[in-house]
Amino acid sequence: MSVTARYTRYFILALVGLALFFLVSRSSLEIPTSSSFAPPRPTYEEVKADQTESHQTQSGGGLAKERANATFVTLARNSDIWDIAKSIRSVEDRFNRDYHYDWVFLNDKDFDDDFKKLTTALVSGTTHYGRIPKEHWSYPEWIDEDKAREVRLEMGRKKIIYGDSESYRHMCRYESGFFFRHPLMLNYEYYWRVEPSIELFCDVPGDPFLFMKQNNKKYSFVISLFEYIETIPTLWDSVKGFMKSHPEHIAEGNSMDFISEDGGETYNKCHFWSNFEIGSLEWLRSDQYMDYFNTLDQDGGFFYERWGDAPVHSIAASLMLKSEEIHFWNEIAYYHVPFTHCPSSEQTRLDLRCHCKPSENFDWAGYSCTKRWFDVNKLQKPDGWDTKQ
Ligand SMILES: Nc1nc2c(ncn2[C@@H]2O[C@H](COP(=O)(O)OP(=O)(O)OP(=O)(O)O)[C@@H](O)[C@H]2O)c(=O)[nH]1
Ligand SMILES: *[C@@H]1O[C@H](CO)[C@@H](O)[C@H](O)[C@H]1NC(C)=O
Ligand SMILES: [Mg+2]
Repeated sequence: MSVTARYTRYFILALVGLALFFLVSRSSLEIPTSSSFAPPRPTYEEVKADQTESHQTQSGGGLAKERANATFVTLARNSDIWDIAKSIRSVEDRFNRDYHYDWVFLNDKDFDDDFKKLTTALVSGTTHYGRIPKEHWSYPEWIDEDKAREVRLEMGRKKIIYGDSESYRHMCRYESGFFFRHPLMLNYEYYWRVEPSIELFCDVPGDPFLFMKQNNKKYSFVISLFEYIETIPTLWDSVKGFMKSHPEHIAEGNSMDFISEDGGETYNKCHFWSNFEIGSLEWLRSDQYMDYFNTLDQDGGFFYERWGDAPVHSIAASLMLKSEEIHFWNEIAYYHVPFTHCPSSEQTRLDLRCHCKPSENFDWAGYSCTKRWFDVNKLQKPDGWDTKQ
């Protein structure tokens, strides 16, 4: 064998060896390609005003068998993007990653691409983006806008929280009387309202939407407290007018005692904190709720005062629902600045892998109305409610 032939043989052997090495190492190491870290995501088209659009995100795990006809709903501005991202991450990690419920985003302006891209990537269900029609975010014709402006200036001078804000008033009126009538919301029976920068601290045990349906609940809350009276001086007068003109809408077995200490003469300012709500859209769309909202809206306090959707929803639920139709979620641990609901019972906190600080629980504090809710309904308070944390 010549020297050249021998070298050629070594060369071929070396080549075969290298090829084998690459084959084996590739198959055993499973070098990830970029696509396995970044699965393809949906892209977007331009949204025209008054149009809505939807995006299906690919989802991994299996769907729960029985589902409710329900959606998350968020009213937000484009500038809320990072605060709502945080909320979504929390809701997904503690609940929705196993359920893939839809999420509806509503805005008085068009959502931009950055907002849609990020929120669609974070939500495990289908996302929908809706623009609020102008008629639902403007002054009704019976409102005197000069008078409304005067009120804002005066409430601003008095340093009443959001007293000088026009957009906050449109927001409160929209949440009080319109969000459940948005075309996108007509596709669902139940909603869960999520605001920017909230946190969930415990695993959600089971499906709250299904719980609502199976137990005939129409409204639910995690935190309740007293409202600032400066924002609602004549709200109760308006409610009394409604009770007088629509006695047929007042429920037997209602929760009047939760919101009044004197059988309905005056309002004690207790309300469910509406930045968290799981509720029935069918109830909000009912004649009774619409008659109630329209009465309040005619009286003008959304603009001439600064009525919040929290007392508006809470009074409606307290008067027009049976008290058993309202539910308090002990298991859903929640934060929205500045209050926390953290389950009182240590066992519950451990079972649900909670990471809230029990000493920050607001339920039994002086400014909370939750103790009153338990007392008027003769409900048993959770273990640990009276232990100093
Ligand atoms: N699209 C839109 N969303 C708004 C506007 N103002 C408020 N929102 C949304 O309405 C919700 C409530 O507004 P926030 O600014 O969170 O009010 P807040 O400080 O939590 O109010 P309180 O809980 O009453 O103290 C949030 O989901 C906001 O993103 C607005 O002008 N346009
Ligand atoms: C969900 O509820 C809406 C509103 O009632 C209804 O129009 C829709 O058909 C329901 N969808 C399903 C899948 O049941
Ligand atoms: Mg908020």
